[in-house]
Amino acid sequence: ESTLKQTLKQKIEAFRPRTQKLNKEFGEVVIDKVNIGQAIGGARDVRCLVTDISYLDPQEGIRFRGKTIPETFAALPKVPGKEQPFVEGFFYFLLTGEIPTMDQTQEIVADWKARSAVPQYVFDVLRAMPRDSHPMTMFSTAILAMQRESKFAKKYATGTMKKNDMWEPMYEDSMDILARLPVIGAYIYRMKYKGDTIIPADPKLDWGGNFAHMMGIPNPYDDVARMYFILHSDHESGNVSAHTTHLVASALSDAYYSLSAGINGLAGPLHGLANQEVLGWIKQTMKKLNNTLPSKEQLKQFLWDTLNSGQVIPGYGHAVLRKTDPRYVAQNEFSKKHLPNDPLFQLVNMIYEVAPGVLTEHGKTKNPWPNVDAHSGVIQVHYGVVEEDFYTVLFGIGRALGVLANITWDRGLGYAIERPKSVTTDMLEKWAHEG
Ligand code: FAM
Repeated sequence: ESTLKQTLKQKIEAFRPRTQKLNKEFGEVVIDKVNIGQAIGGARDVRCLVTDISYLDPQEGIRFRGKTIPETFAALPKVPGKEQPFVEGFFYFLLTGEIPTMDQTQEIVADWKARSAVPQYVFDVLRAMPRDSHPMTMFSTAILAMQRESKFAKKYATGTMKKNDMWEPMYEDSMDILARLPVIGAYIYRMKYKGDTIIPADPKLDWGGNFAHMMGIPNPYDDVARMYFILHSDHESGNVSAHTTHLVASALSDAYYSLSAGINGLAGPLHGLANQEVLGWIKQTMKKLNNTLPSKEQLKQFLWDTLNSGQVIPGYGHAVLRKTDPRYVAQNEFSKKHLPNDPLFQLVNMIYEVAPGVLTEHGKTKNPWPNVDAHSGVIQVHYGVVEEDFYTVLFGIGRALGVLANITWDRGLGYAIERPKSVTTDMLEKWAHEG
């Protein structure tokens, strides 16, 4: 058994009494109240979910197992000769809360390699779809098509699985799925955009490095991939992809059903698809100016034109954050170092100077600052991944790390099926008049 699995078992068993004590002895303690605006307005800020894998502070941004993004990147074992950490080591950290040694990281590198074979029927399903299907549709379909491989579903069907043991097959399914996502993602990319020229995996490479290799994008795109997947992995439990994956798994659906559902949510323009929308918006703007950089005044006008046409400015705003997303800052630092003279990077910086003012003047957005998506596309373009329709698949590969770690722990802690209570508008009006 791998160190990761043993360590995870120990961590879950040590943690479980805390959850049980809270539930048994302190279940009645009130931690929030809900008003009409929240019931109608998407449950914004309603405290009713638990995860220990990451926490999102409105002012500070995300912490993975208590570490900020810079602290996380600094602590993790790096790929020899490269700038970025092994994504494998990051997954160990997300699952256990401990920074792995290089040996422990290498164990996962080998483990994911051993699990990375994608059944041929998955490619047959992808090839049977209309070639112009959206890559996110293909990605979600490929994950769901593999559901027959679920060890969790098989064990559940025996009727002998105990509640406290459910984390184990959920962990196994999560490892199988993660090992295969780069192969599936790169296959979709090469099939759709590169004349169906498939590049087989290189057994010498790690997960992130192999993804870049199978995409056929030259280095240092391998490091871009490692950074990108870690940055997009987890953003606490309330965002649409994390919450959906958690919700579906709460019915004891396996990781294939749950992740596919979460990916469908990520495909929403207000969520993960924003990174595609940002680049579309930037390309539109550059076209209007026949590819010269706009002046600040022109840019301001384009932003207002977008708002006045009733569209949102993609890449800006956030349901929780009330300051610049540290995932944006991390990408900005990377770009200052690696692509300082890229014209699209300069445009992203100009948008950062102008958009918050416009959004503040517009007066609706609670958070006028950029989120992760405002920056991600221009880095992809710089390294040669120019097909923005594909970007949310990249987001999905990264997000799978976080949501699969979460549903493994959900089963470890025995979280119940999620079932919030709905009310009717009549009832709301009655309460409104009662005051
Ligand atoms: N441009 C224009 N209007 C915006 C806006 C933006 N970037 N962000 C928020 N608003 C509007 C919002 O539509 C709402 O207007 P209505 O009352 O007419 O519906 C108003 O401002 C208040 O919204 P909010 O409370 O500030 O934000 P929400 O919590 O409702 O929504 C987002 C959060 C992220 C969905 C919203 O900021 C948005 O649509 N941003 C643009 C799309 C985007 O970048 N999404 C990616 C988010 C990212 F974190 C991710 O999930 N990958």
